Amino acid sequence: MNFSNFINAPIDLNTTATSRVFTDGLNSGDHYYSFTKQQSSSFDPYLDNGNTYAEIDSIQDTNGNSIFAPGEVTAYSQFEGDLNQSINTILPPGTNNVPVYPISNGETEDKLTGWITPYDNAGNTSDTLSNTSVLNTRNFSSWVDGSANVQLQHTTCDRNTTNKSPDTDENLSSSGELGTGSVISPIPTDVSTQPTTTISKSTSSPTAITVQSAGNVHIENGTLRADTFTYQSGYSLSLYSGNGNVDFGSGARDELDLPQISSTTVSINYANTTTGGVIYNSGNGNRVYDAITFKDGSQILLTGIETLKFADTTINLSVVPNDPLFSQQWDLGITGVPDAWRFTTGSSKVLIGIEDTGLGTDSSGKINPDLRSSIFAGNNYLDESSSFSHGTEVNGVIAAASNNGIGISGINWNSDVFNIDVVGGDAGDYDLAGATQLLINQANSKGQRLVVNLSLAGGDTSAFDQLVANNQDKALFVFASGNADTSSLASPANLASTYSNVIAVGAVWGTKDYYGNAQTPGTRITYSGWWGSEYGTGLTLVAPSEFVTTTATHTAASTPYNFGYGGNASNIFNGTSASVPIVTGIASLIWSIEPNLTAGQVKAVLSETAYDLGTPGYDTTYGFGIVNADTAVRRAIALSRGAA
Ligand SMILES: [Ca+2]
Ligand SMILES: [Ca+2]
Ligand SMILES: [Ca+2]
Ligand SMILES: [Ca+2]
Repeated sequence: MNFSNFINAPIDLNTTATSRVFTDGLNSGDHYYSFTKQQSSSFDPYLDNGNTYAEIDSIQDTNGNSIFAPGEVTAYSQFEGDLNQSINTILPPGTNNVPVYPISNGETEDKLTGWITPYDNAGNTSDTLSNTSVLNTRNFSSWVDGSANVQLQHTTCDRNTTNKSPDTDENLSSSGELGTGSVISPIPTDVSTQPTTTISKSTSSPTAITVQSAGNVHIENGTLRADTFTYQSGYSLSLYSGNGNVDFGSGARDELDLPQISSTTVSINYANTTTGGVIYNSGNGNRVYDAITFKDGSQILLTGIETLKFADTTINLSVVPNDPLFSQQWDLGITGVPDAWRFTTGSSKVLIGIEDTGLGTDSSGKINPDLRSSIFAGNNYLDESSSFSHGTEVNGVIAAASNNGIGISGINWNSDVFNIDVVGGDAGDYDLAGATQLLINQANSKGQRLVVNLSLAGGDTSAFDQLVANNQDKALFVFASGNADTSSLASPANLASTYSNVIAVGAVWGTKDYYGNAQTPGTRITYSGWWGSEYGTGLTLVAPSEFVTTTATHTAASTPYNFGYGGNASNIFNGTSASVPIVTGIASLIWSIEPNLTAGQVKAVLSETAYDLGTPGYDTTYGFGIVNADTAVRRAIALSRGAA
């Protein structure tokens, strides 16, 4: 900005209501908002820059000469160029000036939103402050009634005009006026409409345990169902892989039976202790296995096994939380999540970013009570959708409160979650680039790795691509392949072909489809005349869809949401939207195990440990296969111990 500018004619806030939306045009000069108060306050303005270059600062004219000087800036916005800007600081008493100033020519669609909460002299928020006023002696009484909320909304503008008043036409400007190419608003990839036809197809997928024996090595690989293996003696090394278990919730386990063996005659080396287990490569990378060793030195290695049944005792290996709907969460069993929970339930080293619709709230302003607390950018998290809150469903899959005795279990029990509303073009909504920059900033401030969940299609911009490209070490992006049933991926999932830190996720069935028709677990979802999981070049992984999660539903955007769980056929979480958060949650577990991995390494770990489907090896219908948390976590542990 130009620091020689006079502080003349600042635009006062005229705040007479607890929450005020202020609309103004940005012309060729710097632009000031000003107010005077007698107490410290918090100050959290956000400038949604759209596609333009603008900055915000907080300034006090401490020497009283009516000219801004660099030393009088109390806080700068954090980012360069056309990224969204934010300040989070304590604002001192006195006259505070908030300039918003463009740094390049061109149309803008800036939106400035701010939250100010008064503090007493000890720094505590207060309900009893008085005599706080904006410039021109307007009472700022709304600050002291407990609501303490100011919103500035700064929209529009052709900065080359001299007209300071808002231009209605430009307020409603189309993307064509932005001069940077068209921007498609992202839309959730959930399928919320009822199908009109009921034709389903069933395709083949491996359903039998495969056995390989060579020399003294015996390998048995299970299926996506509950498998029972019976130990066969006579080999120096036996390896049993349960793989997924879609039947786990109904009580059926991947089980290794050792009917002739007493547990007292062997040593069991559990993999989930600090240096426990045995590292072995059975063809898809070194992983840590649970090991059973016999007195003669022969050994059994285990992965994806939930139960060991000896002659004298039964040992259960997986984690079973007390959430009552866990038994319906076949999506967790088929992806090995309860097995992976033995090793981690998430750590503070990871931030999970959810760019979606925001979260539905009830009449008290609360989110679904089975969701953990989340980080928000002001009130951007509020979901303006009618009917149902897509973001609430996504959040629940990844991070519902687990083992809390209610509802469902989330995949990640502990890591930070940040919800940002990017859908609908509502006041305060971010675009993908702005939201992503905010998430990266948050993760950097905490030294965290970042997994970004985008259960949506559309909204890709060059600015967003640049953020993906520039953060390939520490930010992993998980996208929906799309629901159009086509042989090419939706945007931005197609970025998975280009970037090592982008994962494109398609959707597969469990044992039944939407109509209750039997399906082979791990079959690509495709309905005639309704929806199908997009596939093709770049598809990385597949994951379940059509399962239970947290819900928030209401009759209109103006009424509060009601909370629940989408447990019945009419409101199960549908579409590739549901598949993405499965992968996001599992990726967050991988980074919780080993935060030193790059995002590309996490993608590689998930890919090489997936359960292969379709034609052997990578294919464009299933990518590397269905994600498996147990095998992936075991691979990450091996890497963390220095294995290749
Ligand atoms: Ca199995
Ligand atoms: Ca729960
Ligand atoms: Ca919105
Ligand atoms: Ca395959």
